[in-house]
Amino acid sequence: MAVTTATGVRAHAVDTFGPAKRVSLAYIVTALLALLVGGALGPFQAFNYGGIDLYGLLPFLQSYYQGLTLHGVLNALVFTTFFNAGLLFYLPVRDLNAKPAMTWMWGSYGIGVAGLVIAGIGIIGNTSSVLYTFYPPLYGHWSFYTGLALVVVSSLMVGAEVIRLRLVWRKANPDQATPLVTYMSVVLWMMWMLASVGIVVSVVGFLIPWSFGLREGVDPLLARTLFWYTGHPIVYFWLLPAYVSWYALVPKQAGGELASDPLGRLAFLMFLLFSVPVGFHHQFTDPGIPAGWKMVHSMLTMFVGIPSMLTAFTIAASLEIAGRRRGGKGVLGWLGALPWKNASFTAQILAMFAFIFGGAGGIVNASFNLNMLVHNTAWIPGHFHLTVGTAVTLTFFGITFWLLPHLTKKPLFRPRLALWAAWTWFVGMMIFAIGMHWQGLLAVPRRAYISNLPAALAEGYANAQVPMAVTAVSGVVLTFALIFYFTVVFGTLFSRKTLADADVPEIPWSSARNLKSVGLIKFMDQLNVWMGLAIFLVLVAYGPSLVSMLLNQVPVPGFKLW
Ligand code: HAS
Ligand code: CU
Repeated sequence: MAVTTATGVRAHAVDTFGPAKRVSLAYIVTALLALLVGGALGPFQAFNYGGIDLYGLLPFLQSYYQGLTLHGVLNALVFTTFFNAGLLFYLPVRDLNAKPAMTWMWGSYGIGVAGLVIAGIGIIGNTSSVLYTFYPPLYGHWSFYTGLALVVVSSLMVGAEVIRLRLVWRKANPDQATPLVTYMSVVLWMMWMLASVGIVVSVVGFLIPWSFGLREGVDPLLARTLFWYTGHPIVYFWLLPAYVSWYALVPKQAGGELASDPLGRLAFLMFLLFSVPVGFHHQFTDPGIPAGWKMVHSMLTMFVGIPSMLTAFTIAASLEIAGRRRGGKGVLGWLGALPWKNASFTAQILAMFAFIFGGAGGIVNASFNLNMLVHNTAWIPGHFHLTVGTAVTLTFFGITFWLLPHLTKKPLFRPRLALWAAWTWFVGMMIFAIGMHWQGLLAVPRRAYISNLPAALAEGYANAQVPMAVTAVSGVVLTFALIFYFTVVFGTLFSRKTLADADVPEIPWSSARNLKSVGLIKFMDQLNVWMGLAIFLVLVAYGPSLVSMLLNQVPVPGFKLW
């Protein structure tokens, strides 16, 4: 069957990819199971911020913080990492028509699942209620740190395989530029390799030895800095698989084409350069980091906003091309002409819409002075439920609506319910975000067991009753969204029907414009050079502060709070 990719036409025989499909499906299903458990705890968090304490319904939890740890780790760390591994392995394999090393891939999957189970033991046993940021001196069990380390190792193994496949392809095609989807995937995996250094050093060098009693304490500032070295770029590790879909697949689903191939590459290249050297924007209030360096990171953060702005315009232009092709007229008439009945498309458009507000909030956070107003308040969870919780998650929903049938040959269960899942998730998250941003402006703290405060403290939030009620309402809407979505997922996975080969949805590869800018595309293809520049920027932005922190450590013993 002929398949048009962003950079040309290639022939594929669909079933040659059976092994790659199976490992990809294993990753995606594991990701979705993590989301199911992590997501199911979400409404309890929303009700908590609505002042309603329902934790009594969860007798297996010892504390609010144990639930919050489970929620954050499963959704933000496990769901995203496993989904990326499945998607950004399978798409480049198909894009390159490549033969992946399957033993390696199953090995990486096994390591990831082992990590998930080991970390799970720590969390469920309430030995590691340290939240998904695991800041020392909060003290977790070794199983927690070791399990997470294995999940990271597993993801790096997938990245290494995708990078290897590109090198093999390049040897065979020395004169061609890397196809778009592979280019984007490889840039993402290279960025993740650079980004994960911080968490690897922190976990392997400090937290694991500490949890085994081999170190007396850990310096909180050093550990936080290493965490955020990875913790900021990790948000693009979550976001960029969604961008791959927005650039390379959604235009086709919309009925058009990508407005510019080189602009898509440029956006990804900018993420490679600017994702990492910005982590101090999570530490504006930390003592021990000179204000000048915080300012440098604040400015570099504005740089990393640019590729998203670029994306907004390129994707909007691509959608306009599609809408006009479908007969849409006038300034905004093309919007109505888009295929809104297609759940996969609609989920992703709603994800984009939410990201406009999530991104705007990010710029507020990144502003050195405005950050003081919102830091450590409910505003921040408001921000990241629009970004990772909606832009990314809802895009992944949309992807599964074609990918699960594609991988399993099962028909999508109840497409109309899938559409309902997309809309209810979107509406629920928008309501949640309004409630949380608003509470944040009224100084309601994040990570607070607000529904169970002593009366004297609760009085302090008496003026936040309206946004608290708004947040509680979102918990109800999101409960329905989860039920709808997982009904579709399990209905599809366990369907007794099998699609005829001709009816199995193909990967919706988009064609693209501006492919004649060959020189520019090849210039951007020099990934070794760009990676060198990225490393240089990181050394400049982090080097002096990290060296000084390493030389002046003040180890603090750990404690368990809950
Ligand atoms: Fe953030 C905190 C700054 C993006 C996630 N962020 C967080 C935390 C998380 C997170 C999880 O500078 C909390 C961490 C913790 O636990 O403490 N963030 C930014 C900035 C951006 C940004 C500048 N964040 C993200 C993304 C995330 C994410 C993406 C996850 C996936 N964030 C911060 C800062 C903090 C922070 C500070 C620390 C705050 C503190 O004090 O603790 C930028 O990347 C955003 C750029 C985005 C845009 C939007 C572009 C819009 C697009 C959509 C186009 C729409 C179309 C649709 C085409 C400029 C691309 C048209 C169709 C229609 C129907 C209209
Ligand atoms: Cu950040």
